[in-house]
Amino acid sequence: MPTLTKTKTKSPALKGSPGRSGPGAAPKLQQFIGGRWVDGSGDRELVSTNPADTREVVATFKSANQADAVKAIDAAAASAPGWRDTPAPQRGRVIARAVEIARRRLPELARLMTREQGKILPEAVGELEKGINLLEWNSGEGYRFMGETAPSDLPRNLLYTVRQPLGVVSVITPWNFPWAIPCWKIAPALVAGNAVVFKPASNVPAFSVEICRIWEEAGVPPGVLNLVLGSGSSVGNLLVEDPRIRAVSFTGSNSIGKGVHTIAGRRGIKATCEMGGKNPCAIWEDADLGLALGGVLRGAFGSTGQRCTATSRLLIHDRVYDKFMDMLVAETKKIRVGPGLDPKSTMGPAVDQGQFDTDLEYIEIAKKEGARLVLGGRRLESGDLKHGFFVEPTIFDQVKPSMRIWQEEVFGPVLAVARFKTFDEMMKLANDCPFGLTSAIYTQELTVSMRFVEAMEAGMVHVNSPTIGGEPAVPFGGAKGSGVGDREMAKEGVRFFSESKTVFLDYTGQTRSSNIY
Ligand code: UN1
Repeated sequence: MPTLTKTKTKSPALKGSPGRSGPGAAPKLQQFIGGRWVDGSGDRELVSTNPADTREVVATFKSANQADAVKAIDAAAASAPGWRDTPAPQRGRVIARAVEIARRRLPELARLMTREQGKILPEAVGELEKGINLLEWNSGEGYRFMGETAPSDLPRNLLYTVRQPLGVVSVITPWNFPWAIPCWKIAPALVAGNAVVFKPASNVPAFSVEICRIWEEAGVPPGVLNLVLGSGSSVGNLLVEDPRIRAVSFTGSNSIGKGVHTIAGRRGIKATCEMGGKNPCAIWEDADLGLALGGVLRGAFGSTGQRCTATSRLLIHDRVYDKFMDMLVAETKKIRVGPGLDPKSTMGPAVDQGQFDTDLEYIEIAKKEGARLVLGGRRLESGDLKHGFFVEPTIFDQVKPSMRIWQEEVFGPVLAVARFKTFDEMMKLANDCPFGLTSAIYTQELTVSMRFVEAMEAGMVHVNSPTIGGEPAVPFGGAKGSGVGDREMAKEGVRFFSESKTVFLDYTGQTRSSNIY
């Protein structure tokens, strides 16, 4: 996804209690280091504003500098041995308590997410529920943090493996899912027994503080989870380069992800980087068009298209092309763009000025390259909408794979459509792209769907459901330019944050000779 930020330098500093101030004033946020809430030492005062109305300040904070990041790593390193020695089922119970706290606080957290990130309230509620599911799944991993036994070639010898934590790990997360992505990284890191330094995108600071407050209340010991609020350019590299960091889990843009992976590779540590998508949804000639319509609308315009799993390329069979396009245009026209807290809104704003500009820029590029603008394409600025980053849901057709709108991630509500006649043409269009995160096909034919599953160059394939989403029990991640390193979620997530130790145990101490070498 694009690496853009909506925080900007600002005064004045408002005083407040640890982590946040009381009602009325915009909270002054703090860093969470070694179990204490402390002001950042950076020289910049940053402000987080509501993307639906930038006159509203959601929070301010002093950014962290490198010294703060070092202190966070110090705290994590000091607390890591105690957490490692805490039995895994007990670590899992801490996560279970976080589940209860998040459930209790869900309505208030959802409103904060909408105010800070912009997504409409039902989407914020959905994201909170999804994150809670992920926590729930990981809490049970406390009881399943196990190795294997194997038969030895030697008599009365036991071969077995145990899983062990890595030590201190970094979790670097984006702004588009300010709760769910931190959940699916922090929870497996903690259940596996690691101490975490958490660096969220600097334009969702208020929500990130609430995440740490949940973990604090759940009973994570001081230093086991630390929050560093600041820009990637000021502290990001340190969180990969410090010799005490043993693994990095990153979600963000392709360029930054490759940078993280390069540094991690040079240091010989683990990194998993999830780096965006340009996901195709194919409509075969026999598709249930009503079902497909719902999936395309949710996939393309849900979360304002700010989802690396968003449907950004639509491939329609020639025989149903005109019919499906008519249906799609008619339904897209019904989308009500507006502030996420207004119950009438069905699509929120872009997250910030940078993303807003990117959306409009790609719309211009697509027009210049010869794609046909079917719908949308403008900013919305009537009345109070002019104070927010509102873009119309936009559809282009006659898009060719050579066009940038087919190849590059916009991360906004912009859908590129192309037509195909045969299975091979469909696959060629679908795979002609540097990304490979997720994909979807709508068809009733088993053979077509299975051939699509087989040939699609992507980490995830949906049949008769939209490109978006994931479930805690199955791996999440992409192929090609969408990801490098282990998959996330499920067993893979916990495995990433741990390592295996193999034990050769001669339990009689009498094996004198062996043909094993
Ligand atoms: C989803 O589609 O539910 O940043 C999750 C992203 C992905 C997460 C998508 N890492 O959009």
